[in-house]
Amino acid sequence: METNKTFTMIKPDAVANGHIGAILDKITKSGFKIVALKYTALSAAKAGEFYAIHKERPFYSALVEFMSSGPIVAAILEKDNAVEDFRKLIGATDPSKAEEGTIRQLFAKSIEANAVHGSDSDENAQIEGSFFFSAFEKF
Ligand code: RTP
Ligand code: MG
Repeated sequence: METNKTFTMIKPDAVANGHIGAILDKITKSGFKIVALKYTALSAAKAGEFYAIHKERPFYSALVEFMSSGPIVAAILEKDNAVEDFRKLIGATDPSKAEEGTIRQLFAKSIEANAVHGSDSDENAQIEGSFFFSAFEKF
């Protein structure tokens, strides 16, 4: 299992608010290399599949609606200790609890519209990256 890759999405709120450039700048300046990158959108069915792990949670249907509400940016990132370091860089799920200087503290609006996704394990980073990208789209 690779430990040097993670998967991220810039969520519809951050895209709509014009933060794609600033967020990618922060990610690359923090030492992550972009391995794959795509501007795309999730249908409700695809968002539901991506977040299937949260199916039983009370916020699931709102999350699916939000994640399919507009375009997103998907990316695979590479760095030593990628999953843990990226979750540190994005900060807590709830931006009001996110540390100063983290991406969610800087760009997120609410616990749901929280600007970015970051994989929570090496295994999920692999699954989520493959959800969006074929082998020919990774460099
Ligand atoms: P993510 O998976 O997007 O990186 O976020 P996370 O690990 O920090 O949080 P997680 O528990 O996996 O939740 C996934 C996403 O669901 C939305 N959420 N809404 N309304 C709520 O209480 C609530 N809780 C979570 C957020 O968009 C969260 O990122
Ligand atoms: Mg999560």
